[in-house]
Amino acid sequence: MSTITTLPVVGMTCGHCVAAVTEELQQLAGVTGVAVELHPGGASEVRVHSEEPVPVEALAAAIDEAGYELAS
Ligand SMILES: [Cu+2]
Repeated sequence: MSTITTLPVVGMTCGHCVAAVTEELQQLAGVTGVAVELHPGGASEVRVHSEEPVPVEALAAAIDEAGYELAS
């Protein structure tokens, strides 16, 4: 069953940010696609498509690795 996880991510401002986050998330096992709705100055909406649910800690770690963080 495919799953979509939606995450609010702060600190993203442009296409480079989108590319960095997308690249990190796509390296996670099971992730089949990433879609970002950019909201500069606010929380961008990052949708992660995967075959199975991916642990939120793994998603948060990948986003942190890209240089951004989950909105609390
Ligand atoms: Cu940017």
